[in-house]
Amino acid sequence: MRPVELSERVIRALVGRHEELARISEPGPGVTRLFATSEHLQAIELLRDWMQTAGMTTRVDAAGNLVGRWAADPAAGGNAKAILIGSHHDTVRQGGRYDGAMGVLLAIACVEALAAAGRRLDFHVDVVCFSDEEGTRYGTSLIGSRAIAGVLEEAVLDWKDAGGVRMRDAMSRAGFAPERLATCAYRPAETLGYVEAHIEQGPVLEQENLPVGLVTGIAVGSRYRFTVEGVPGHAGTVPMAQRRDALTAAAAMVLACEHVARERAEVVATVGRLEVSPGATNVIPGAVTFTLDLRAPDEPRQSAALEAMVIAVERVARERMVAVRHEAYYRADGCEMDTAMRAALARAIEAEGLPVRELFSGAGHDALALRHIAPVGMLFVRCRDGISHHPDEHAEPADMVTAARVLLRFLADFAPPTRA
Ligand code: HGY
Ligand code: MN
Ligand code: MN
Repeated sequence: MRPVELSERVIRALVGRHEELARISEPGPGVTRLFATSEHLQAIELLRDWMQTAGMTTRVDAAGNLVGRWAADPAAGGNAKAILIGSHHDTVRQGGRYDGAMGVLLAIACVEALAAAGRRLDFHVDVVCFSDEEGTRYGTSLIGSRAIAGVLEEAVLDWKDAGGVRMRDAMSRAGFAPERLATCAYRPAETLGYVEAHIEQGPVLEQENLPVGLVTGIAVGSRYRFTVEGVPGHAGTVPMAQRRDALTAAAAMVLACEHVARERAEVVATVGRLEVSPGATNVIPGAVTFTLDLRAPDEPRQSAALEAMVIAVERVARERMVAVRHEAYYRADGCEMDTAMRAALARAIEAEGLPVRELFSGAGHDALALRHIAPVGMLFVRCRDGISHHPDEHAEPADMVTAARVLLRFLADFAPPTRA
């Protein structure tokens, strides 16, 4: 089918919108836009305007996801199915302006191009802006996409943020409807697939001078909270040999976990948060909690790494006469991208005259949730210096235009599986 062109106006808007959306943030460096906050509401209001201007009908669902629909060609009949295309609006603290946002803005640009060409497809194009992929506020991620996939367990609604606000209360205050989460779910029978463009968040495409890459799969990911208990004491009077210092023990444990990960190809481990109690300058720390984000290409390597880390941590605890325990609080199984979706994206990349560079994703994405209800595919976009989750995150407009052109070819050529 003849490709749909991106106009200069749409291309200019694409760049400007990243800047405009990035201004919706908590104060401070980079972008901080969290789930069920005023920034969330401002962002979906702005995105909804752009969706409506593009000709989409829009709705905000009970989990705070914004969905814009570019309806199918009426000739497709009343029960046309939908392709979901988009990403998440939310960010890490002081993150970049492309992680998530790019996938939503590229999807809107694709619909603008379809609208300008007067093209309706045999299926609905549902542009989805997920409400929370990062899990920054509540520690558990993929909230919006798990709600759309119908797999968000009710228990997380009672999780509390750092200020003690339950998720369900934050959602109600934002005008969402935690009591009606089931209404968010798409049925597999009505969903043809999910495709997401996302900044690579790594250095490979830039090192190989490629604008886009094809994602093959997403790592297994899990998050743990370690609690170390020693004995608090006076910093000036307790002899060093008699201390049971929770912080120096935790420090040795963190380095032990790093050592285990460094010994294993493709395993990555990160301690991103560490809290010390009582946190006074002149008191020997009595208790420390720290988080561990552990990822591997598959379950066996994930489990083996965790087991080795726990053994190492427990050895440190014995040597330093402290107690240590850990609990898992988040788990994402990882997933392979759908072969038909990969093949369709590969054809679109080749049609743009580009080589198909396949890449595995160490970062988690909303596709991890959507794969429960639809075939998923992802396109990576070149990332400057591989920097992400940081204010310096940057993608070149020309690369985003290339990605939009690939997505448009994918949509224009996507043939819904023959109706069963
Ligand atoms: O942490 C991740 O992999 C993603 O950015 N949420
Ligand atoms: Mn991210
Ligand atoms: Mn992301």
